[in-house]
This record gives sequence, structure tokens and C-alpha cells, in this order.
Amino acid sequence: MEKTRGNSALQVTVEGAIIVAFAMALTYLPHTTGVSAVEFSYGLVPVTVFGFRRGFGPATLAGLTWGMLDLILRGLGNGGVLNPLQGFIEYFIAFALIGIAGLGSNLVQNNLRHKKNVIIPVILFGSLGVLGKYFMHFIAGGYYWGAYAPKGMNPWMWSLIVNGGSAVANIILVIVISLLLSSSFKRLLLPK
Ligand code: 218
Repeated sequence: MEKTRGNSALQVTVEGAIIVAFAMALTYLPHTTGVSAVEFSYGLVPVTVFGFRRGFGPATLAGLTWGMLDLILRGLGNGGVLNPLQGFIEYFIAFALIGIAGLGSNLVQNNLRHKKNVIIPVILFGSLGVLGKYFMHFIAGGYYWGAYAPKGMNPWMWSLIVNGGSAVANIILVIVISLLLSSSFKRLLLPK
């Protein structure tokens, strides 16, 4: 009984709900990078950290839930949805794929427990989650967002610049913050 305190399904669900609310709230902060169309997505940080803490399943569900919220609260209103399939790819699949970071959960936690370095697994699995999300945006960008490319530019080149640029910016963000938290706020990544 005592052993599972703080690790019940209910606890994980409540944590996930808090993470999703936090990720969604962060999207209302300014997130331009200086290069137009390349954007930070700060919510990737809490969802990735939640992945390290609770693993693939909970993080995938959290990402999916954040995506559904983002679709309703922002996507449908600001022109982010061009058609149903594109909306599904960019708000359901893409956001759910952030959960891939959770595949590094055991590695990250074992290293933390044994006072070993977490740099490699944080970089590897943090990057994979962000890359999974932006790979979906890259695909959708090539197929559906070509009309927004500068005149004469190939849609796939445009999509690679926009979504590849966002992926790089967000990978750096996620890795830097996750590594800072893993040393200064270990409890966040390592549950009881
Ligand atoms: C080239 C291009 N432009 C726009 C989009 C749409 N897009 C990109 C990144 C993230 C999201 C989800 C909401 O934050 C969306 C809809 C694209 N894929 N490609």
C-alpha cells in the first residue's frame, strides 16, 4: 500500500491533466523565434518531462489531449485546420507522437537513481519526441500548406524550412530545460 502511494493510476491521470493544462496555457505566451513561421512550442517541455516521469503511454495520452485542446481553442479559430485529414494529422497524430520521449523513461530514471549522467537519454528521447511531432507537420506542410510558400518555392522545401526550423528550435529548448530540471529538480523526473 505504502509503496504505491503517489504512483496510482489516479495520481498519474491527475498529473497528466495538470501537464496538459500547463502546456495549453504556455501556448498563449509569445512564441515567435525571429524567423517568421518558425515557432517555439513551450508545451513540449512539460509533456516531454512527463514522458520521462511516467513513460510512453501516459505521455502519448497527454500529448493527444493537448492536441485536441489546441485544435478546439486555437486551430479551428486561427486557420490551422484546412481539411479533416490535415487536422487529424497535425492535431491528433502529431501531438500524440510527443509521447515517444516516454520511451526513454526507464533509462533516464535508472541513470538518475544511480547518479549517472542523463545527458545522452535526454538528448536522444527528447529529440525523438519533438522530431516525431514536426515530422507530421512536415508531411502536412508539403501536402497542404504549399499555398503559403514564398512565390516559386517548392512546397516541400518550404515545409522543410518551417517545420525543420521549428523542430531544431524546440529540440534545443526541450533538451536545455529538461537537463536543467534533471539536475535541479530531480523529483520532477523521478517519481516516488
Ligand atoms: C509549412 C507549414 N505551415 C504551417 C503548418 C501548420 N502547422 C505547423 C506546425 C504546428 C501546427 C499545429 C498547431 O500548432 C500546424 C497546424 C505546416 N504543417 N506546415
